[in-house]
Amino acid sequence: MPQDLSSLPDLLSRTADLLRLSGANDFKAGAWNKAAAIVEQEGDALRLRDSEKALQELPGIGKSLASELHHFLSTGTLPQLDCLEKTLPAELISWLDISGLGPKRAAKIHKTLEIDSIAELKNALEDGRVAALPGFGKKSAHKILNALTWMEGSGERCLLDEAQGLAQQVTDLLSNLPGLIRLECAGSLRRSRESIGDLDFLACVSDQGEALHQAFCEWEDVVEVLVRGETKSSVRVKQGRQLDLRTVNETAFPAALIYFTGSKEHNVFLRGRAREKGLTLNEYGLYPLVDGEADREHPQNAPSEAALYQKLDLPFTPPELREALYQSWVEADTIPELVEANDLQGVLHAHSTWSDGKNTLQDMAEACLNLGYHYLGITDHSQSAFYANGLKPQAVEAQWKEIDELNQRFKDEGKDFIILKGIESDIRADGNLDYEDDLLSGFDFVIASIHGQMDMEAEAMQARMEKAIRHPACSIVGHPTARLLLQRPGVKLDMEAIIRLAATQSVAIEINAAPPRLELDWRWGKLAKEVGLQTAICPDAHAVNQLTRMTQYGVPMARKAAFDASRILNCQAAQNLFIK
Ligand code: DGT
Ligand code: CA
Ligand code: CA
Ligand code: ZN
Repeated sequence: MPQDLSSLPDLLSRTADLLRLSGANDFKAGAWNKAAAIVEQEGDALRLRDSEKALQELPGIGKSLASELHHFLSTGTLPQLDCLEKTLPAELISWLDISGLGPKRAAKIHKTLEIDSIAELKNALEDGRVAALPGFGKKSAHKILNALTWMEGSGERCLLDEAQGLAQQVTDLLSNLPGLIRLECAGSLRRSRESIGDLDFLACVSDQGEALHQAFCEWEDVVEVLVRGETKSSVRVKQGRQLDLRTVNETAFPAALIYFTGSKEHNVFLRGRAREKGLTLNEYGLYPLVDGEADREHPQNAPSEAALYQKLDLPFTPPELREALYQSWVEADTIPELVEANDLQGVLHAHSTWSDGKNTLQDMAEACLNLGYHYLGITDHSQSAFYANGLKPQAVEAQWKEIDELNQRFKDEGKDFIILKGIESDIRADGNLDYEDDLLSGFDFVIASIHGQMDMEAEAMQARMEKAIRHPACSIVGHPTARLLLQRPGVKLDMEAIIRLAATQSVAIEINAAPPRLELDWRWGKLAKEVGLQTAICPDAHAVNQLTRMTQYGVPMARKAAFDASRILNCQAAQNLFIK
């Protein structure tokens, strides 16, 4: 089994950091940083060096590094790194996450003050012991303390809605400044990952971009400027995120946009591809390789990302699919069409004041109509959901009556709009749905969701979900694992088996567009396509202002899962839905 090389540069850099933290000298540690750069440049070509001797032929790779790399190629681990991670105290290692501290200074504090916990570090920063160390001083101790406090107050990652909101603020801040030609959000946000680390902005500028860097670093929400260079700035904002801004000129923009969009794995793949064609690709452009070196005099630059992909003989890859998972599709030129926001015809999965929604059924329906949709499949909670004011059978009948009346009115007013009778039925612990079969068969459709008893063992949970899917009334599975991103993992389910079963039963699995849910997880999209699973992009809206979740987060997730409109229920007209 060949090892995944994409993580190797990071592992080598981490070894360098841990060596410095352990007190090793700069010369020794620096060799590992150099190795990281070399390995990154080599890409997949590293595999061809199948002996220590062949590895030693690389510039800067001595005997011991060659032996480490050789070990990695056969086992996927670096002995030196393993050893450091075992011997250094775990909390001391976590000091490396404090931005601006760095391994060398961390080592100095650790060694001189003989401390290795975060709490002790905090004390020493507060009581002046760090400030008194040679080479530190009050100002830098204060900075480190700020960074530590910030780190404790901010999660490592944030949800998509928070990231999108912040990106919008930065876009507003920068978009009218002189010199700006184009501004793009790159990184994981452009790829529509379900959670975001830092935010990466790439600006195409006609000058140096000084106005942008200045506005960016002086933005009122900035709590600390980490880097302030001519083409790169990096700041931390009070919202708890780090933001990076790069400015490049028009020639370099397409290559830079590809590079900073990532993913790292996709970049490694593209670089390998360039090599095969006698070229070399980096963040500045695409160049011919002459004697193993980039020929910078003759850039193969192209006016757009699409043109660059073409130069590599690859199909344009939408940012959402620039992940290792989709590499085989890129190679085979089989990138599918992806769903777009205006493919959506209607809304499925929303709540009203009948259960725990904030707006009335009529208000929800009119909001859907105003957004240009043709139907609303209302799905209030079922009777077991007492915490959410779930509907008793009588309430169901009363709601149906209101739906009939509203639909009659839409018809009389000549509106192309209909409310479908749905329910979000709890899947009970025994796998039964939440009403008698008679009542269940009266709904146009049923979404079956797990809301309670989530800590069941894998086998029982699997049986529970499978039974629900097999129920003839079940149309859609809601938020299948009930995960809450960055908060709690999902229930124990064999998702592969669930997806296969749902496909054979003609049951869809929704992509729930509530930012903490965002599942069906996009990683299952490839399997879903193979087995012909249907989905629905669902807002799970509990208020009219949550309907736009569909286009803000649901469509990006469905694209990331590689769904085209034909496999998405609410891209169909109402009359074509739920016919089994
Ligand atoms: P995040 O911030 O954890 O949500 O994920 P990303 O993908 O935004 O990662 P980030 O911010 O570290 O870097 C942004 C992009 O820049 C990344 O997707 C690819 C590129 N990049 C950054 N560092 C490296 C690197 O060491 N090697 C390669 N090949 N690409 C890199
Ligand atoms: Ca990022
Ligand atoms: Ca970044
Ligand atoms: Zn739900």
